Amino acid sequence: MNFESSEGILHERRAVERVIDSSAPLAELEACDCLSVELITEGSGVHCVGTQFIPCKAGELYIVPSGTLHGYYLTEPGAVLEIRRLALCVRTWLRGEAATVGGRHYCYGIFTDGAEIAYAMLNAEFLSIVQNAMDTVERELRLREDEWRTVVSARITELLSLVGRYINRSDKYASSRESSLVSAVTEIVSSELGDPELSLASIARRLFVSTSRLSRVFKTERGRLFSEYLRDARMERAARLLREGEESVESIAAQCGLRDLPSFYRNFRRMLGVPPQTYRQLINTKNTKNPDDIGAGKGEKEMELLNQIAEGVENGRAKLVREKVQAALDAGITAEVILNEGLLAAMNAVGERFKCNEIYVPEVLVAARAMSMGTQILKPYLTSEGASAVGRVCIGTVHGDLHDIGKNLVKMLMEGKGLEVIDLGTDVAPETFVQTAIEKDCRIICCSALLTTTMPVMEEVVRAAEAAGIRDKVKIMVGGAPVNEAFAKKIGADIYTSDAASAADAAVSFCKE
Ligand code: B1M
Repeated sequence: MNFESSEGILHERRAVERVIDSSAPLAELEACDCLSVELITEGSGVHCVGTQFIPCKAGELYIVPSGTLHGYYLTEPGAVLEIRRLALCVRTWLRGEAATVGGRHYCYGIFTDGAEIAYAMLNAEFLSIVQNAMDTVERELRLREDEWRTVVSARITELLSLVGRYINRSDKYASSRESSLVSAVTEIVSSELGDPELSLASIARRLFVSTSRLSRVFKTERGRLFSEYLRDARMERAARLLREGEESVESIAAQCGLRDLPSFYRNFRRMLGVPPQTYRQLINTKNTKNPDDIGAGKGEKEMELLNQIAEGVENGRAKLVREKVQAALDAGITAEVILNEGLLAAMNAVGERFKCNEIYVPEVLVAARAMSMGTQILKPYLTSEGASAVGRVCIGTVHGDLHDIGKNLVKMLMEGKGLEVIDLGTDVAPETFVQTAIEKDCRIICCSALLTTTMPVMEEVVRAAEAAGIRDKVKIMVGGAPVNEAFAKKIGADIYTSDAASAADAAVSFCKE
């Protein structure tokens, strides 16, 4: 058979670097840059490795050291032979950690200079299975180095069957056209709209594609960002429920997966021109089910200003935000509405887009700066002049956490209620909280955390206060987006509040006791 001239050569031949034979020592295997794991997913043909010709068919797996001269060939014109490949870096595989690409997905393929090997993206769940299998290989290798060939070959077989299963599953979508990927996304969105955890990342995991790829494909196919699509789908469902039933706005928001009411109000107004309650009243008074009949005239200027503020934050335009916040105050909009429906709602949208890989840290930073500019203008309006100090507290974002916007808001509102607030900044160690409380005679230690990974530090603060013997004199207050009542209770904190205004109220009531 003349393979050189046969049609449908799927892989080009490469120069031989190293071929592992059965007598090779462990060092030889390790010296190999990578192994290519190849799974025949469809059809049949011939696999030519070095001088060997092996008939191959769907379902078979091959491990080929990088640089090995090999290729797959069709045995007759027009036949099908499809191969998926996974490149494994031998050194990291046998001795260390997997490579991490882009934070959420992992690429187990490592490429050496000039070696073009296709690779598979493994999602976090699958990666941990593969990693466990690899850990076992490494442990056994250390124990039984002389038997490595048997051990490695047994484990590789086990691993490959896992990899094969993964690749087969991912294949369903990997080979489909991009439009079917987008259809799969929209189907999931419409059936699971009520799930507040629904996100591009969670959908991407289920479809076995990376979040960034899905984000790109969605934008290309639909001409808009996924986060906007999800937001509008939720608003449309909310509007329908408002038209059709009597349920409360809160319950409708929950059914549409909207946990954050200020954002719901703002987005609803942006889309339908009026807040949800007004929308329902207008529907009822006008006795129409046609949303187009609803007049958007009411509060139009107010809405435009709030939208400009929100868009300013989302686009990181600090100067514009400052001007528009001032204009909104001049137009008689209350500071609370500007904060909730303008600044905070926009920051939540920024958070969503960050989660979907639609924007990255620099964009979030400029948005945060713009938001801070807005809150500075609002400060005198959010805080009434406190007559005399009601008590002294210290506040900080816990160790490992650099988020300070929420903490600053809490501080601002506490000061507005007459509390003296010692601001410890961000990345604050438990000992610093406790030491400050002792030295400055604080009534409350206030801890903010925005990362799930830094929440445990709050417990360390509670323990440090116990160890220092100040627990009966000093209350510990916790808050921040991932924190909740149950967590506060579990770690033994005294006060949990979900927002800055309640935090200030709770602190004042405690200090006045
Ligand atoms: Co970060 N970040 N961030 N980030 N960031 C979040 C928190 C995240 C949810 C984004 C996301 O993925 N959707 C995510 C955390 C995921 C998780 O842990 N489950 C995240 C991540 C992952 C990260 C990094 C790890 C990203 C990276 O580097 N790859 C990194 C971590 C850095 C670090 O801290 N070590 C990081 C970095 C940053 C920036 C520096 C870019 C920037 C912070 C700038 C700054 O603060 N100066 C930033 C921002 C801005 C955000 C989002 C977009 C907005 C946070 C915010 O300021 N919200 C956020 C997504 C989101 O929350 N939607 C996100 C507005 C603020 C007013 O709300 O702080 O919740 P919040 O405060 C509320 C209440 O929680 C409450 O009152 C406030 C309102 O009334 N409250 C308290 C707060 N503290 C309280 C204390 C109390 C009581 C109430 O009592 C003491």
